[in-house]
Amino acid sequence: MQSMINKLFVKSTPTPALTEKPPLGMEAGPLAEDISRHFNYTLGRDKNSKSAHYAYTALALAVRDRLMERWKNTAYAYEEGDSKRAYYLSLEFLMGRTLGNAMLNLGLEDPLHKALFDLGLDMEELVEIEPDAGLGNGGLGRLAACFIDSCATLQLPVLGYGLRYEYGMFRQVIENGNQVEEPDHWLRDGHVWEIERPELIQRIRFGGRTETHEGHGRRGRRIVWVDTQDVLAVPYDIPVPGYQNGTVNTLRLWKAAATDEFDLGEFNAGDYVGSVERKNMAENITMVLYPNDASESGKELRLRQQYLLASASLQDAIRLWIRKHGKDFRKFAEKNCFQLNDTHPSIAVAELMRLLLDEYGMGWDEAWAITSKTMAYTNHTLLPEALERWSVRLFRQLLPRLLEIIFDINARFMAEVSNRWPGNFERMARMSLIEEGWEQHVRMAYLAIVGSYSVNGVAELHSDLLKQGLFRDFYELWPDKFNNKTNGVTPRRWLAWCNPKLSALVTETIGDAWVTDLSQLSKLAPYADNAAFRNRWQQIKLENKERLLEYKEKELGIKRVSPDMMFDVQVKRIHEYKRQLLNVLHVIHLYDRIKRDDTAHWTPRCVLLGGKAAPGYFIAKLIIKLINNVASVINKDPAAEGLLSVVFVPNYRVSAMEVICAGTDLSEQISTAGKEASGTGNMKFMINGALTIGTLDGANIEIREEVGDGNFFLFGLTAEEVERTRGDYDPNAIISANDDLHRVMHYLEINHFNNFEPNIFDPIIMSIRNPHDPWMTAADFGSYVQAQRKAADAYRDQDAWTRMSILNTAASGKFSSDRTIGEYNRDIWKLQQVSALPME
Ligand code: 26Q
Repeated sequence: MQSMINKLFVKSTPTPALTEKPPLGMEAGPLAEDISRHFNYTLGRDKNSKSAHYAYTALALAVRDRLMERWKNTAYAYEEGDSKRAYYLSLEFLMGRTLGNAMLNLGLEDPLHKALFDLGLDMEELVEIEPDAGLGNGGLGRLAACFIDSCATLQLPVLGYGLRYEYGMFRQVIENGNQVEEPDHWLRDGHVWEIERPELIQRIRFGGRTETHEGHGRRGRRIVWVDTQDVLAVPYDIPVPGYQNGTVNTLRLWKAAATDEFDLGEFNAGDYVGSVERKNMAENITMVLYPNDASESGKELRLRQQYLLASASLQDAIRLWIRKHGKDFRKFAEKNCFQLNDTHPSIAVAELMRLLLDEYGMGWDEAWAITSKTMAYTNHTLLPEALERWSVRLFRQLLPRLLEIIFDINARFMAEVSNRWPGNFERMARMSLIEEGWEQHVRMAYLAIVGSYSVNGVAELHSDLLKQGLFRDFYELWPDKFNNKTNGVTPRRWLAWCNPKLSALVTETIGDAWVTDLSQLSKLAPYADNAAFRNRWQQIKLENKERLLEYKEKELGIKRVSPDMMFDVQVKRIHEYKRQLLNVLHVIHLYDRIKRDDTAHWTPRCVLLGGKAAPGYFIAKLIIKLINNVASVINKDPAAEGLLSVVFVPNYRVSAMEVICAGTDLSEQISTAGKEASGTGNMKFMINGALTIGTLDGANIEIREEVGDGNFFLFGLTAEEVERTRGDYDPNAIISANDDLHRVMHYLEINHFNNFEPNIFDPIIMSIRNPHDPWMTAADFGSYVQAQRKAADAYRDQDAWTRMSILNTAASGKFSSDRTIGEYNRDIWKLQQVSALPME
């Protein structure tokens, strides 16, 4: 039997395959043959099959075939080298589309263009058929996707662990200016990029109670978790190819499924319908992504998701360990690292303790030494409302054994605090993992800090603010744990793929090394002074703006936008701290100037806004409504024609950003200073030659540092000034003193944009006039308008603008996620690079 099975593994036996040439042809001929074979045989379609979907699937399968051997060989190389591994644990992986990225990374773009042409198919059209894998909310989820791309390109043994949500981020539809959420059933037509691995199923326990068994065996006191209701976690693997280097890493997503015996018990008791209901309950766990990105939900189902991810992933990593080392865990911490993407998977700290204590019979100290040298935590937010806390009551009900362990961790931690600061009970209460109150809560960020050997923020300012503010007590206790890792984005998707024209010009000018070493872009700087080069740069931006308009027209039929206008873009989640409202106030101000005929030296401008609001976030949804109403009034007014257009891009997502960032002139990064941890959209725009108008917040500060003050439109209070101003902030005085703002408020207050829906925007007006407005929108209005005026003036000198655009791209090298991952590896993971194969 074994020999029969071995014969099935064509050319994939461990060592010989490492030196073999790839058996599948990478040229147009064999590619076309395979596409056609998949269409006719794998999919069983024929000439009557009109749906382009099958052509897409056949193409995707042909590309996937070419990933397979590289994928297996990468796994073998990691296994053989006994490499240290890192695991990126994240509730979100916002992957977007896979096909284009796979083609690019395999170096198949040119031969596939030819193959598809020969087959009478159009690549651009097929690529558009793939739905986005929208398994994330925004920045944090997309960062995870960029990171695993960089890990594969840097040939690091890193496995991504996440959840396979049946429904990803909701589809946003705009009805009468309002956001309406529709389910995103992205798996409906099948997902060709995943391989189900039922052989690697893990069992996850929920509920039940714990029993103490005294004096059992050599271990003495033992705790067992009994009467649990178990759920299965089934892994689905998605290939993550490195850039033309033979490496293919894995993203492993867990799907919840019911256990068989579950059904049986109730089935035998005659409760057939009840047993099916239970099955549904189990499968509900990974049914849907929670669509809020900045406030905790406190929902039981969310805690189930978090625990399922943590437990399944840890058990899987331990399985890998045992396969190689048996149950000897002495070197486990030396050889494994779990990077926690925010606190969402931080229950992993307690779960690893549970596995080591209860399943592998370790003593506390030994288990803690391993756990606290294995976990590393990344924080992504300073907003207190986003800090996760779980009620002790819920925890006890759902994860009783884990709660005990958390209390045990806390007892020992409190002893450490009291040892360091004797008698300081205030500090102990502040630092306790358990928050006291009318109801006790577990503070997940503190659990993550106590259980990790590294804690990092995602931009310099953010990391500093964590040390001075949110985590100050912990910084005083363990200064060496804290570090910064400024975010980055992958240059493959965010330049090479999304902006083919600019990529070609860059490669023609400085060679193609930038694709894996973005700092090479600095070589473009001298060309900013070359008139012929500037012309070509400008021409490409224009063509990308046309492409953006075409894309937009398909989705919403925009009129009155010319590619000569300045494309002024703000796309990101809708949140008060990101201040889309400030942008709208400026738009209304421009409109007011048009109405007052104050249009001398005018720069025609198209303002694009896009983003999703959390379904329960009332004021964010109202801001969407305001944007749409303002757009509809301005776009209809003949006075504004050719001067100002406003567009709300519905259903903003990864694949939309690929088109948008390439066609943007001005990137809006206007959060209240101190609130945006980093931002990553800002980086995508910069790499693609947009100029930034922004506050000194998050990574904007580092962007400005890199590009120089003269090529960045700065405005607004600093983080320090924001905090200092808070006490005596008087927005109404600011409004009275600033005529422009006063007039803008007047438009809102006379219901100019909501004639037929009087007063609907009152909550927004009140928020601006509120002295306790945490986002201080009015405070920055004046300097924002000035900076916008500078940007508009600068834009009219197209030659000077293009120069600045080139200098932005040239200075963007730092913002590659390759640089970020290099730093994670140097400072936290310490993995060896493993080359899988010299296949290409
Ligand atoms: C928490 C509890 C319950 C349900 C949902 C959540 C939840 C989900 C997602 C909380 C937060 C998020 C996402 C946060 C996020 O995207 N943060 C962004 O992370 C980026 C990457 O580091 C930064 O660039 C952004 O500044 C930061 O806002």
